[in-house]
Amino acid sequence: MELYVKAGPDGESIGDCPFAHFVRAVIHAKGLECKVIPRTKDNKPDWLVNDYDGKMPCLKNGDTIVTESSTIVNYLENSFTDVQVECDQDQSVLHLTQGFFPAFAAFMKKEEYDQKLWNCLNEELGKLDRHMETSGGPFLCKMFPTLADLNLGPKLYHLKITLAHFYPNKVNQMLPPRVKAYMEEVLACPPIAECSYPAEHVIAGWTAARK
Ligand SMILES: N[C@@H](CCC(=O)N[C@@H](CS)C(=O)NCC(=O)O)C(=O)O
Repeated sequence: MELYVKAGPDGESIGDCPFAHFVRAVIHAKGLECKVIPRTKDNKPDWLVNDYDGKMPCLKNGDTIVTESSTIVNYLENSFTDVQVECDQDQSVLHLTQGFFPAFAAFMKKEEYDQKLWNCLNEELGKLDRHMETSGGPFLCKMFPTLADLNLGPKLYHLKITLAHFYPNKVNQMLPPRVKAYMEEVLACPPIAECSYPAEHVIAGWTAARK
């Protein structure tokens, strides 16, 4: 199996894509063998550009080719059933994982602090904070990480790094305590931590997006 992912600034290492990180975390959690192939916009294989719009992450398993992180993860869950990452409650926390990244990206893309965009992001963080009050575990659904955590964790990695980098004086007041605790827990869990990439890649990516 091969997974094509966005390359880092050097063109060869694994880049700052939270969607690819999600897929790699699921592959790790399931204990699957997979060759990760970082590609830039200029050196993607022709079949990926011509038949799949160059979309990454892209999983290739023999003749089967799948794009879109959530579709790839569904494919992996249905094809390799020895270890299931999804749990019964994962669907019920989708509202926590779906709204977060668009609100985060809108806020972080603006070079100047924008109160309205921060309020939108803060609303998403508030949902997560309230959920963690009653979730009963360090993770979203259980005492161990499930699909929802492996989805949200890579996005919180971007949040943690960019807030500390772009808002160093504000960061301590920006995150509700339960979100902070959850973030540390999820970023330390092996599927996320062991599939991570350098913080500098995240900063380089968002610095370019803020121009
Ligand atoms: N909705 C897609 C989003 C994937 C995406 O945005 N990938 C970006 C990086 S985060 C990418 O690979 N860009 C590099 C490229 O397209 O060459 C998914 O969930 O897979």
